[in-house]
Amino acid sequence: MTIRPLSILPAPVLRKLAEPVITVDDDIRQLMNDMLETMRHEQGLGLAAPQIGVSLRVIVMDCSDEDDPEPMIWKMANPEIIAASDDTARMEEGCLSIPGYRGEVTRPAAVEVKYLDEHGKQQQMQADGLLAACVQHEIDHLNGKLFIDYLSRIKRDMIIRKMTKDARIDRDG
Ligand code: GNR
Ligand code: NI
Repeated sequence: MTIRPLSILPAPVLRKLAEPVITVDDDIRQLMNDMLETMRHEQGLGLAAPQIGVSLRVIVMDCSDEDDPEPMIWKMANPEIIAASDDTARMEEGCLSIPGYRGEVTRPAAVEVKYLDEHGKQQQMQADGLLAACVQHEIDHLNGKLFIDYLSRIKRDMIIRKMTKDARIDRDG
């Protein structure tokens, strides 16, 4: 397992539509494990492949509903939301690709997701609470969408402007 460097806003890979996984093979399993190690190193709850510069539809998560016996570690290829609740939940979100910023995001409170597990087997999961917010946040990454897109335009533009300026300073000194 390898910790891989994170793509940080405004990295273009974060705004691309990620490609579906054709076969869950050893390369994909290694990608999933590298993502888990990177996520833990950065103390995140989830990570999407574009965040380490790989434009593939793969996500991992280490988060669960408090009183659920479900596994805490999730490795998913081609995750898809197949149902979402009408009721919504508001949660403060952050993103490893947008360090230093947080914002309140409103999303469906519960979702049902189908995906391929690390063996390529079709699976389904139901999520609410933090896990629901997390899986929606990660699937958004696969579609080039970030939590700042749910904030007011003035807030979003401020964050993008500051992050773009910081990237220029890091590059040019
Ligand atoms: O670490 C993270 N915390 C978090 C909190 C609320 C909703 C979603 C998340 S995911 C985030 C890690 C990350 O950037 N994943 O893409
Ligand atoms: Ni994120």
